[in-house]
Amino acid sequence: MSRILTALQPSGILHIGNYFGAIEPMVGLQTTGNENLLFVVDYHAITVTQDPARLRQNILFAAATYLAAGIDPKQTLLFQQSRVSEHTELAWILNCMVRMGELERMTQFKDKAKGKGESVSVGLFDYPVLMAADILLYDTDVVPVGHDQKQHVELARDIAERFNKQFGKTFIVPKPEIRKQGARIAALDEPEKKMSKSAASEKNYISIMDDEKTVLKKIKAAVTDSQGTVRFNESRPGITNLITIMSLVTGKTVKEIENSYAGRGYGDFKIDLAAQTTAFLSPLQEKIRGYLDHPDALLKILDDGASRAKTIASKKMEEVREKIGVKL
Ligand code: ATP
Ligand code: LTN
Repeated sequence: MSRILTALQPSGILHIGNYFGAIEPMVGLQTTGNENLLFVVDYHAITVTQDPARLRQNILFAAATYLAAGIDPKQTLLFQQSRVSEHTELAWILNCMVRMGELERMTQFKDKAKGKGESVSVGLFDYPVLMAADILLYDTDVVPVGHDQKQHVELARDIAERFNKQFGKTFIVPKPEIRKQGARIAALDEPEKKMSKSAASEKNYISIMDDEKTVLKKIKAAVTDSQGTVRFNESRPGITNLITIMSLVTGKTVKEIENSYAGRGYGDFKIDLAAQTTAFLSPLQEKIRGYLDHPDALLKILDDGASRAKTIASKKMEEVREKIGVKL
């Protein structure tokens, strides 16, 4: 049996890239007899400024989204990172073994710090170490993530190996699992880049809460090219991305989609894509609202998850304290 773990930031908007890149794969893994952990990384979220009331709402929204997507709290340990203090405790210890140069090489940090000079928070710089702690604390075998997180999981592997070498076998060296299709949904307005909720324009992404009108407007505005044929080709990132989305929301293969639009232009395809995306999102939205309307039940699920996670994490921390020589 493998232990599979992943996490998502409660940053408000979740887009279909997050859904197909991170949430849906976790739902699919539930039935394989593995042990699954899934959590909302609220302490990662505060590496950039957050409004407290909004953060509280976003944590609940993220948990409701997982549940609506099909996460079963009986099969998957669902919890909030800040409720298990061992995450930050282990991060401190790992901080003392990680080199500045390693963190300076992290592309996500470089992207997020660009143009901000010395004003970026130390937390943002240290983000990958907290993530390594998240993973190593639970003897994780597999970490399903989108392509953009691969470098962070590789750092967690390096840290695990370094710790094991210095103090004796303590951590499992985790493997990233990058989903092929859906691992990277591109931005609608800039298809060379990934869809991202922190993008400057709302035309970049389709939020999982977007209504029919908004979805149609955004897809109609999506950047394509002047060739006009609905064909999947990496050198045509705009239409290729839209075909990928069509395939994900309908379950159809790329070939089936290409065939049904042979001889037709982008106009028809975009209208159908908008309708199919809405048909996919509507039932999901209804379920999310259902959970948010009953916050007590949601809090109970998170409480239960935190106490089960704490049992595993505190045992591991005992071992770590002993290994590094602070346990008397
Ligand atoms: P931000 O814009 O704040 O960086 P984001 O939209 O990139 O946020 P994250 O919170 O960093 O999303 O990522 C959550 C999960 O969703 C991660 O597993 C990540 O790999 C995945 N993910 C993010 N963007 C995409 C995308 N465009 N396509 C597929 N998966 C994605
Ligand atoms: N950095 C990740 C979120 C994250 C994570 C983790 C993912 C924090 N801790 C542990 C997998 C395992 C992101 O999605 N931006």
